Amino acid sequence: MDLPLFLPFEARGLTQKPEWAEFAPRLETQWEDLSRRFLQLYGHREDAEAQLAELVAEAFAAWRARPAVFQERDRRRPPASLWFQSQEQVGAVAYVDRWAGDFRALEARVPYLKELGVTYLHLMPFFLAPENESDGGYAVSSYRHTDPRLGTMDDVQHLAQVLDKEGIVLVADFVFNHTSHEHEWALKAREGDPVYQGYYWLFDHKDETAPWQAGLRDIFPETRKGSFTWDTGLAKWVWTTFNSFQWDLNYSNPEVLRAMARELTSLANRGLGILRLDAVAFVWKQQGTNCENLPGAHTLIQLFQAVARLACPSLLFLSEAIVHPDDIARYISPAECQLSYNPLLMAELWEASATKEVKLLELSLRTRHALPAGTAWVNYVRCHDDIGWTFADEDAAQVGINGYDHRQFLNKFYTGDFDGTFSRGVSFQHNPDTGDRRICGSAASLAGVEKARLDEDPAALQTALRRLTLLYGIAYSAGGLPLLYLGDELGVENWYGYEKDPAMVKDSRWVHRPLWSDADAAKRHDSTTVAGRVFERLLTLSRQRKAHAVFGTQGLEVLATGHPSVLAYRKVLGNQRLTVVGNFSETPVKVWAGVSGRDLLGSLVQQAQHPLELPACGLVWLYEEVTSAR
Ligand code: OTU
Repeated sequence: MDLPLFLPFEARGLTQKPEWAEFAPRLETQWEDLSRRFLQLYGHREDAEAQLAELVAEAFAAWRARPAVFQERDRRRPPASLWFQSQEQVGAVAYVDRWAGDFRALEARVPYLKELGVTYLHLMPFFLAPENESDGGYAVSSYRHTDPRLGTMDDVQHLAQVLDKEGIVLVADFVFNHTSHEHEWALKAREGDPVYQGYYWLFDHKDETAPWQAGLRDIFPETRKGSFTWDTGLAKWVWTTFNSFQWDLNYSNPEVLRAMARELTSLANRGLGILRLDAVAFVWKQQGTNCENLPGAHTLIQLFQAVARLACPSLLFLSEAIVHPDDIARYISPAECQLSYNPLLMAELWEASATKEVKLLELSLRTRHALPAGTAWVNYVRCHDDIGWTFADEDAAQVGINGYDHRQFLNKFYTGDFDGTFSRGVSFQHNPDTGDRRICGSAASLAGVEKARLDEDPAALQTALRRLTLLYGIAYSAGGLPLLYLGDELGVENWYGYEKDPAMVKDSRWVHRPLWSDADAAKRHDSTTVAGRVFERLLTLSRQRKAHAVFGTQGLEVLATGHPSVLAYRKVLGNQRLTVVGNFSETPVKVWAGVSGRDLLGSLVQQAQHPLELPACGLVWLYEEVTSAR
C-alpha cells in the first residue's frame, strides 16, 4: 500500500487534534491489514483511497465522540485481556418487551440477573422497525432510534451504564445484511435518490435477477419463493434474502460499508460491549455463487473489526452463522469475530437426546470444538430462532448416519410425530421441494416437560428436568461463554398465544419467545414446583462454574466411556481437573469410566476404581484437585 500513512489525515488537520495521540498508535497497528483488505474489496475503484481515508476519518470522529466511561472500558477490557473466556462469565438473552416491558423496567430486573450470576445480557433487537413486519426486530428502520414502546436510545445508554457498574456487559444485534424497507435509506431510494439506490441491490427487470437467483436458496420458503421482491415504490426488483420487507445492503459499494460503520460505532458509543453480527453468511454477493460464506464476507467483517479496533477498542463481535461447521469456523478469529454461537453443539445436544447416542456429538467435540487463541464459543441450548440440523453430512457418515434421513427423523421426533418421543416442538419453514424443515419450541417443551405434565407422568417429568439440566450442564462446562435463554431457568413451556396474533401466526418461532410470568418467577425458590426445580439446577450450574477457574479452560478432552449413551469429557487447569459425564438415555446406566472426583452438582464422591452410576439423563461434574503429577 503506497498511501502515505498520515498524509490525508494531516491535510485534514486531524493529527493536530488532542485525541489523535491515543488514536494514532492503533491506526499504525491496524493500517497494513486495514488498507490491504479495503483494497481487496474496493481497489478496482478510482475513489478507493479516498473512501479508505474517509473510513478512517470517520472512525476517528467516532472515537472522539466516545463517552469517557466507555473509553475507560476500552483501556480496562481490551479483547486481548480475554475476559470473555473467564469462568465468571454467564450470558443471558431476552426480548425487552416480553421479558421486562421496557428499558426502565428492565433496570429493575438487574437483581434477578445478579441472582443467576449473569454477566452478559443480550437484548434482542430493540430498534425502530415496521409495525407488523419486524421479523422479531430483525427488520431495522433506524439504528439510531429504538422501538418507541421500549424507551429511547438514551435509556439504552443509561441501561448500559447501570449494567456496567454491576459487571454486566450489554450485547445487541448489528443487523448489517439488510435494513427494513422503512429505513430512511430505503425511503430515499424509493424517492429515486441515486445515492441511496446504490445502497441496495436493485434491478429494473426480473431477467437481471435470474443469474443471481440460480445459485440461491430460500431461507424462509414458507413465506415466499425466490430472493427478489418487486417494489412498486421503486418500480424495481430488490434483493431480499429473508422477508420481502428486509432489503439486502449492497456492500460492493464502499459507501455502504462506511455508512454501516458509522452505525456500528454509534451503537458502541451507546455502551454496547458486544455486537452480535446477524446473518454473517449472506453479506457478500458474487454472481455464479450461492452468495453464502464468500471470502468477501470475511474481508468485510474484518474491515468492521478494524474500525472497532480504532474507534471503540473494547468492542467484541459475536458471529451468527448457522451454516456448515467448516464455514462457521472461518468467521472465528481475533481479526474477525472473537465470539461465535455454537449451533453445532446446540443441535447435537438435541440430536443425542433424541437418539440416546452420543457418537455424533463426541465426534464434533473431538474434531470441531477447539478454537484459535483469543476466541470463544457462545454455548447455548435454545435461542429466539429455530433449530436447524446443521451437522456435516460427512461427519454423520463417519459414524454411520445418513444425514438426510437423520434430519427427517429428528424433525419427526421433535414435532412429536414419532413413537416414544418426549418432545412437543413445532415445525418451521417446511420446504416441500427439499424436504427440509426446522424446529421450534421452548427448551422445556422440547426436553419433555410439557408432555410429561400433560401425561401427568412424574417419572417422565423428572427425566425431562434432568434432560434440561444435562443440556445446560454441557453448555455451562464445555468451554466458552454459556448463554441462558431467559425463561428456560423457570422451565417455561411453549407459548401458543402466537397462533392468535395475525402478526405472529405465520412465524412459529414465537412459540419459544417467552413472556415473563411473575407467577412463575415467584415459584423459583419453591422446590415443589417445576419452576423451582429448574431454577435451583440452573443456579447451581452458574455458581459452581463461577467458583472453579477450570471452567475457563476453553479446550476439552473427550473420554471413551464404552457406552453409546454416555458422553464424558475432561478439562484441566493447573491442578484442577473437571470430568463431565452425561447420560443421554432414558434409563439408568453404569459405566466404568475410571473417573473420580466430587460432584459439584450433587453429593456423589466418585472413586476411580468404582463404576459410575447415572440415572436417566443424569449429569455429574466431577471435580478434583490433583496433588501429585501424573
Ligand atoms: C437471523 O437468523 C436471525 O437470528 C433471525 O431471527 C432473522 O430472522 C434473520 O437472521 C434475518 O435477520 O434464517 O432462521 O443460515 O438463516 O442468520 C434463522 C443462517 C435465520 C441464517 C440466520 C437467520
